[in-house]
Amino acid sequence: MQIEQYKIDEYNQQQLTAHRQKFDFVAGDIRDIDSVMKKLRAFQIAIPSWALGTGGTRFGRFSGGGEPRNLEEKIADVGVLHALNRSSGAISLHIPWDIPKDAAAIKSLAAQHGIRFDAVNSNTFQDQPGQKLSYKYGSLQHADKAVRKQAIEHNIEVIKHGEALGSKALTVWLADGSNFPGQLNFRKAFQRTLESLEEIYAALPSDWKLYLEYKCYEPNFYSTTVADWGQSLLYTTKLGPKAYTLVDLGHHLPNANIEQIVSLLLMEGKLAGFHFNDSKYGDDDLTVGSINPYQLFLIFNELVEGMDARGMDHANDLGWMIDASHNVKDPIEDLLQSVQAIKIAYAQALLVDKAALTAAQDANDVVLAQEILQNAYRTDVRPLVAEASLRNGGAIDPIGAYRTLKIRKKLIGERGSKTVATGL
Ligand code: RM4
Ligand code: MN
Ligand code: MN
Repeated sequence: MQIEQYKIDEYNQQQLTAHRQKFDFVAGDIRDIDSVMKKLRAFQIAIPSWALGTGGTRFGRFSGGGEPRNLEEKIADVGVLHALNRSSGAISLHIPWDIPKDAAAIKSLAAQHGIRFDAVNSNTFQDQPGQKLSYKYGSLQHADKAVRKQAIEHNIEVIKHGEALGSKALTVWLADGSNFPGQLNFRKAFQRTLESLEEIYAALPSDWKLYLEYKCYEPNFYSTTVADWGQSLLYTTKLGPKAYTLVDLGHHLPNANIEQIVSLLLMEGKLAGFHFNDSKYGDDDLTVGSINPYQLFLIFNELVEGMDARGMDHANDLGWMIDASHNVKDPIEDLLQSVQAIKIAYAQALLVDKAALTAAQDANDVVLAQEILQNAYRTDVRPLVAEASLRNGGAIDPIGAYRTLKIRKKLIGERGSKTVATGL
């Protein structure tokens, strides 16, 4: 499935006059509009290969039809997203859910859609068919050296798959932990995990990074061996300069100040990047910006401030990925919403008057500081995001275009109404 450019152009034509009016109105008030537009156009967010099918809960799964049945079709779906918003030019693969059979062919298929391969994710949280040893009691932390070895080898194999595709990072998320007090010696679990990670780290190609993701609970409910940003930072600091801490927004205890975590990880040069999603209670994996868009803005405000302070390239120096799952929405529409929410928060953060904010902070003018942040947050930047998409060849309104062009209907026609994507 490939969307012809002229169809998007035709769709845009109908929206153009109304869009122009809105854009000129907002842009007129922005001092450095050219630089804002340049940054917005360059910003790309990787789509997880496991989010293109309907997920579900442990109670059930309600497939929507036309789901991608293999890696090729997942890439085609990311191609649809990217054609519509021109901001989804990367895919993040989960191994072994998405092992490329012919890496060169997959790479060239992705290139046809303008898609590159972002971080590859290993999986030692499930037992795979035919697997020799079980991860029931953990993987890199396991008391049995043979299990640790199996998990290390899996990670090294994932790096090899990634290398063949042109990825530059390995994301490690561990389900390791314990369910009951007394089950685990925390110190030994940490030491064993560190030693295992050291072996994986040693296998990284010279231009690769290792992203270590933390999560406070689930599937283990008493302790997690990489539970929070402090523990991840401890590992990544001990590992060395190629190891970074990955922030998944849903992996914190309720009300955690994620923006402060982000600011300090950036300060230390240890922020890997993100798994974007939103949550009400825990690792809910909901559409980005659907529950707490203000928090997302505050995170981006710290990101922009911190990246500029370190002279970083916004688009390329951190890993920008989505990690979400969809129970009731069309996954493609959900992902379009997520990318849109990320770009809105980024655009708002770019509008914060930094000099005025610094002056207000230095003068302890609390009211003014809040006003400055909220002025940016309350600006309707949607026309800027639409304009960035338009200038890149995408749709002014990606979801509107997706519906008008009846993409899901076409996918169901091609793939059938009963397909179930591989993954979670
Ligand atoms: C975990 C974590 C990982 C993701 C798996 C599927 O909760 O967020 O990043 O790979 O889920
Ligand atoms: Mn994640
Ligand atoms: Mn998660």
